[in-house]
Amino acid sequence: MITTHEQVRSNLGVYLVTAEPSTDRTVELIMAAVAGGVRVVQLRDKINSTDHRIRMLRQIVHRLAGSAVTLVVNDDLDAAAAVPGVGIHVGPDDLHPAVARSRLGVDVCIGWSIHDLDQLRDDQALAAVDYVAASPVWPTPTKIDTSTPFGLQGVRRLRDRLPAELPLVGIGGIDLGNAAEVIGAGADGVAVVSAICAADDPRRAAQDLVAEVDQSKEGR
Ligand code: 3NM
Repeated sequence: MITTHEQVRSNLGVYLVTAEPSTDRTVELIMAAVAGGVRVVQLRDKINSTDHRIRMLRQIVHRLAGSAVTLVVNDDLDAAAAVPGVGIHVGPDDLHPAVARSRLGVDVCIGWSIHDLDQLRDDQALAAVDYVAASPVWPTPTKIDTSTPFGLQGVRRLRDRLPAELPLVGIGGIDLGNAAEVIGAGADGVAVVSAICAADDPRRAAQDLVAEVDQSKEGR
């Protein structure tokens, strides 16, 4: 049986985190990014209600039917539990990943943001998750309340100390111009908001980023 870690690893890559708030346009943006090669998507909407997030997730799942895209929702266990196939992404101040795992089961993806290396002492969390995110790699205007950025050196350290089978994603300040460096530092994927959501042509932006990341992974 293929594990969710392996599924996520094979879908990384480029990981789209949606810009807030989510609307019907978000669904079209996700479809454009997926047409451009994105295979991991996080619905992130801290503004609207759980009911809104559930409606959005249902639409997205319907539109993605038959694809192998990994879909997670940011920090809303009730929304994830309400829509089959949807996993969750949590941060260190959100619910514990092991609680999410016990509610959602083994077949959906659970991701965890790491803000500092001390979090790696939490064996239960590491055992519960399918990927971790170095959060943030660089400062970003998209989210100003982030922790101290890891930088490329921090991403390397994180990769060295993580269990080998756990995929690592970088997030924060990543675009076409620097994605290769994040992959070169040991990340399996790059998570982006503005590089795709703020692009004039999100499909093209996704395609270019996917090509850059794929090429960087081949070259290491
Ligand atoms: N989380 P952009 S940084 C949603 O550090 C998010 O946890 C972050 O946006 C974290 O790709 C971030 O536009 C925003 O820099 C990333």
